Amino acid sequence: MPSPPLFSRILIANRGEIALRIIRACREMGIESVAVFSEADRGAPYLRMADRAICIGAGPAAESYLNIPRIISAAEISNADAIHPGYGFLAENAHFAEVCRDCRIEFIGPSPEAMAKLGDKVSCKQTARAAKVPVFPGSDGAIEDEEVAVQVAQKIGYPVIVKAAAGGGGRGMRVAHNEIALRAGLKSATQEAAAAFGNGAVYIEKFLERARHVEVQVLGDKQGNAVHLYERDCSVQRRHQKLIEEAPGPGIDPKKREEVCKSAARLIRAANYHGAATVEFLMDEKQNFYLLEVNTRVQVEHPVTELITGIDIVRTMIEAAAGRPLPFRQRDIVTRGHAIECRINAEDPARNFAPSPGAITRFEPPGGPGVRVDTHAVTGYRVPTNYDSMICKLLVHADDRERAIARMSRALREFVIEPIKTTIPLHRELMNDAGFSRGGVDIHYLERLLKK
Ligand code: MV4
Repeated sequence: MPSPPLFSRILIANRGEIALRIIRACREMGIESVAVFSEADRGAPYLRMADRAICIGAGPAAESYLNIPRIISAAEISNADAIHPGYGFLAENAHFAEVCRDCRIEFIGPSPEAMAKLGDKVSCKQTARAAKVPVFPGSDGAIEDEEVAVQVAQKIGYPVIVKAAAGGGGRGMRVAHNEIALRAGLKSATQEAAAAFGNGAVYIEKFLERARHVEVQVLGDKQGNAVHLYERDCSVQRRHQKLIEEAPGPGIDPKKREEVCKSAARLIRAANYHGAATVEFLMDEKQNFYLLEVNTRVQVEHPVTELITGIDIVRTMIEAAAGRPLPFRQRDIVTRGHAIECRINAEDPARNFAPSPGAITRFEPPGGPGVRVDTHAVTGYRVPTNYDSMICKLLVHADDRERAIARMSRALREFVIEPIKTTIPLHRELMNDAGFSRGGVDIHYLERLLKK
């Protein structure tokens, strides 16, 4: 059977480094790229790397990168046959995926149905249970009766956590150590979720105090194939913002690795998923793991997995959206060495991570063996105030974790960004930190370290 044609033109509904990452994939695939930009990003150098760039509105995201009619208009004007949403903005908006379908523009990601099923944490958990993917003990679905919630909590034992079905990334959660706190938490979480997401459904589960964040990269095609690309450990985070990601997860037992990765692939197969997804888990000290949520997009940290597997995740997403079968089977996917990513944000770690926007007068990224720099920044680039503060992802790949840390330490020493403040000094410290070097730190490690 002849393989379906790739797209002729892809519109990229995003900005910054991920827009550039997608522009580069398009160029390598012989696909024209259409960038869109807000007034705040006008003139940014990465826009010149696309075949065309279209202004879609004012700086605030609601008037540009989140504005569905403007993005669809840009796609129609430029005759794009597909839209890549990147991460953030509209990437996990099932309504947007549906609008794309109605306009006969291919959304490079899952179907709106698969996105909605996995995006709602209650239905995601139900799908997981049916697919024998480990989930935290807790309520069967959304809480309809406070008294039932109290009974469930008594059965599973405190502490419990109240979560919003429509939440994610830590929003709308409450931890309760007793019945009084649970009753209060149910009320406030419901109110917060209704206001923030327009959906007040909440559920409860056992709260795990010390855990690692382990997530599995998966890829699916429209023929029903699904594979995993192994795990990443993203435990080094502050206020739900990841700072460092790495793969493989340090010290994870090969049998546990196999189990968690196979579970993730099973879940997306059960959801009839195509495109890239990340299945997030919490892992306890005994390496028991429990599903947290599924991210139905390409993630910031996808290059970590690209480095250890040699697979181009953005290219594969585009191929899958075009209807091509995955070009590899599970047994073809092998990993080599160790990769680490440091997120370089325009923030001042010495001042509680206050944003530090402005013009960069010196931008001198590191190079040499095993170094990858994913960034849209250059000397003369001005970091706008409107968007998130990540300006660069610095990645290294080496034969093992120790060498990867040494390589990252070396690369961070070479890196010069002036005069704005960045997270580079913090990363330099972390590469020398005994706890991080040992490996296997939990999700609260960085916040404890910062308090010292
Ligand atoms: C949890 C948990 C402990 N136990 N669920 C935070 C974000 C969202 N993805 C889920 N989160 C958590 N869910 C149970 N049952 C602890 C967290 C959590 C967390 C998870 C991953 C990475 C960082 C975190 C920081 C604080 C809390």
